Amino acid sequence: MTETVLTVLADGVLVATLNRPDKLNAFNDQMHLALRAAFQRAHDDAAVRAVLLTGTGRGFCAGQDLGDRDPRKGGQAVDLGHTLDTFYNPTLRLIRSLEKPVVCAVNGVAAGAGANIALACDIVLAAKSARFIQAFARIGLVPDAGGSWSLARILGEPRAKALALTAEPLPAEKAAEWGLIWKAVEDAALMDEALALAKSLAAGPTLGLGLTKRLIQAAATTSLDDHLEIERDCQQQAGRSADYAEGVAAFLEKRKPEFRGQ
Ligand code: T3D
Repeated sequence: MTETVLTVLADGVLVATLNRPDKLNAFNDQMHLALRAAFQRAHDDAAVRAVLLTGTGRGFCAGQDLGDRDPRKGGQAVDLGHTLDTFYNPTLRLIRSLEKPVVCAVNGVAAGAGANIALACDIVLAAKSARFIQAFARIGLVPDAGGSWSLARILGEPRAKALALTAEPLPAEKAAEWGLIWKAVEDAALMDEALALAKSLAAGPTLGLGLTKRLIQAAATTSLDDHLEIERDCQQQAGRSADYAEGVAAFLEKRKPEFRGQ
């Protein structure tokens, strides 16, 4: 059976590549489980210090495989609340709760849940030819995979509503201009740039980077007073790490730090 998500671990980076190119990497059950397993591995394996998510072929991910939702096949309608609980939401939670950087290289069209999985990653680079489509309105659904949350938070209501209600494609360069993603890069440079970024993050102070991710994500839902306390606790923890000692020693010795992720 073809692997629906290819995974390779090298230089501390777990590269996870969605691999159903003939369907623009749309999700079937097998791919859901494989992607979740990849992120679970990233949680469990200390050798993984960053993740790079991308897709094979001309698309990044076209969301749910609609062939698996064909109403013409008859039978009982699929309970989409159940599929979100079973497939999308656990993966989204794994990505957000992973205290290691997740880079996403959007190599082509990202539609429906495919767009929103990309937006759940920490640093999103996209090929200039890529576009983000909240395709849900075209088929009578609502944005899922965290999309209604992240679009509203990142873009504010006017742009979030326009994208979600019209399902108009948002080109990568515009997505970067709006702050929805980090950068749009030349198509040919995407993978090199994304991999270099993921490797440099994997060579970083993993504990401190993970705590930084936690803090920035918590900011949206905490008051400044509460946040200052969480920040203090995280700094206390980072300050006890071997990587902090190494960072300071390297600075004082005018050399490059050698972080070990501890
Ligand atoms: O169901 C649940 O569990 C709830 C959760 C839902 C989450 C969701 O993601 S709902 C949204 C599902 N996705 C979509 O509605 C997007 C559907 N796809 C498109 O609108 C277009 O394909 C794109 C805009 C993404 C790309 O357009 P284009 O013109 O570049 O490519 P294409 O020709 O439409 O697609 C190429 C092939 O991929 C084509 O197959 P073929 O004709 O060559 O054999 C097409 O059918 C297939 N494909 C694309 N998207 C899907 C798909 N096959 C199955 N499911 C797809 N989502």
